[in-house]
Amino acid sequence: MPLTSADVKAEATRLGCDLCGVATAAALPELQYLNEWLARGFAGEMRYLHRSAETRTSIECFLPTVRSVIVTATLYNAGEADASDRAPDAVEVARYARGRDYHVVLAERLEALVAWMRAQADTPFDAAIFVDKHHVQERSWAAAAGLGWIGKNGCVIHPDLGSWLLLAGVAVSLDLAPDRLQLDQCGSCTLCLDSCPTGALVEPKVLDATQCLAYHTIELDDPIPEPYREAVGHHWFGCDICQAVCPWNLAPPLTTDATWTSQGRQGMRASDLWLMPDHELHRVVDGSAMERTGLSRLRRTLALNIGNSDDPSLVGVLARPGQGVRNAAPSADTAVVRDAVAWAQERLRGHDERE
Ligand code: B12
Ligand code: SF4
Ligand code: SF4
Repeated sequence: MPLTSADVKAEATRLGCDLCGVATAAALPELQYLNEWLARGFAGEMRYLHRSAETRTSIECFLPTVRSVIVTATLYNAGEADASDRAPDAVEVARYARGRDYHVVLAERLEALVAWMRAQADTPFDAAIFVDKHHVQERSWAAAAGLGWIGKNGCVIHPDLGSWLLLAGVAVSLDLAPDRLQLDQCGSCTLCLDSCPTGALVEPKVLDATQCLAYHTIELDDPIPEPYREAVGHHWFGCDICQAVCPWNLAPPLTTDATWTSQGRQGMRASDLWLMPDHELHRVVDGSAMERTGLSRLRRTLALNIGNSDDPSLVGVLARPGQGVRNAAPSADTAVVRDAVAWAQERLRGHDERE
């Protein structure tokens, strides 16, 4: 018996994916938006998006024998703890980064899916997995595979599960029955565009990454530009605002998968994190998607978080990364971190004078 879409979806669910759909590997016209987006300079320093644009706009470049694209979506929202007694310098970590590194977890699940498919299929086939970093436009393929619509905030939204979903998939040389598209249900709502603190959603579905806090806190190597430093606020890593305000996320189901439940980073004090020596700070982010950003960038943002705490008593803390012990925090010894510290100290001193 040939392998069917239903078999594949049932196995993907058994492996821990909340949704699985199939798209036929045709040319998707919306992939061309990528070139327009790149030409407008919206990728900023993410040069890898320019270098990989050809593969991203043609799935045949990713897998020459491709016939179908299987896409999975996995719910990562474990809910929010009560924030009423938070310290003034408590940090925000984007929900997707509170559990284990999804690149690793989802790649393992998809490899298991492909191994299972090979054992079941009556003919050999080609397969290529994609999990975020591979050169596939996952949102467009997720929408094509019927997993949801692309909202005005740019995220794939499923009518029952909302948008706290991580995407990953596998391109295969098999003919599998495709799924139907979901209806776009944003309607006249503009909550995400109106709530973005930096105006990064310049048009519905179009995000200028150079204005987005997720880009600044996760991707950018350079100093975070002055006009965005205040808006960084308590965001240590990523930003969830344009999803948190979305009505389709008002009562989303919570994941029960221990992989994604908080490992304690959310809500920690920026000052406590800053005082840690590098080996301890590394332990805090070890095994999560945050580890990929590197300690120096994480310290740069922590300094801004402390500067945005409005707590002048923290000025002295900024002078003592790693408790001030010699060589305990080499990640703080970069021009970018020093620049963020100077900004934060000046801001806290200014706050003191204003009081
Ligand atoms: C680069 C990147 C970023 C950049 C740029 C984001 C962006 N909006 O372009 C930054 C660092 C800012 C970022 C932020 C975030 N990211 Co990100 N990111 C990516 C990555 C690696 C590539 C995205 C990309 O190519 N962007 C360029 C734009 C042009 O492409 P696109 O977003 O895919 O959009 C397509 C469609 O919107 C389509 N389109 C379809 N119809 C229409 C109609 C119109 C009119 C237009 C104009 C366009 C359009 O055009 C595009 C081309 O295919 C993907 C993984 C991947 N391989 O796809 C993850 C991915 C998009 N990110 C993800 C996540 C979770 C986030 C954050 C929520 C993380 C956080 N909490 O901080 C935020 C969300 C910000 C937001 N509102 O988009 C998830 C999204 C899951 C979902 N449910 O949609 C992905 C898919 C990763 C994953 N494997 O799950 N990210
Ligand atoms: S992630 Fe934050 S900064 Fe980026 S577009 Fe959404 S609300 Fe704006
Ligand atoms: S907030 Fe409103 S406009 Fe934005 S994605 Fe959600 S439903 Fe669509």
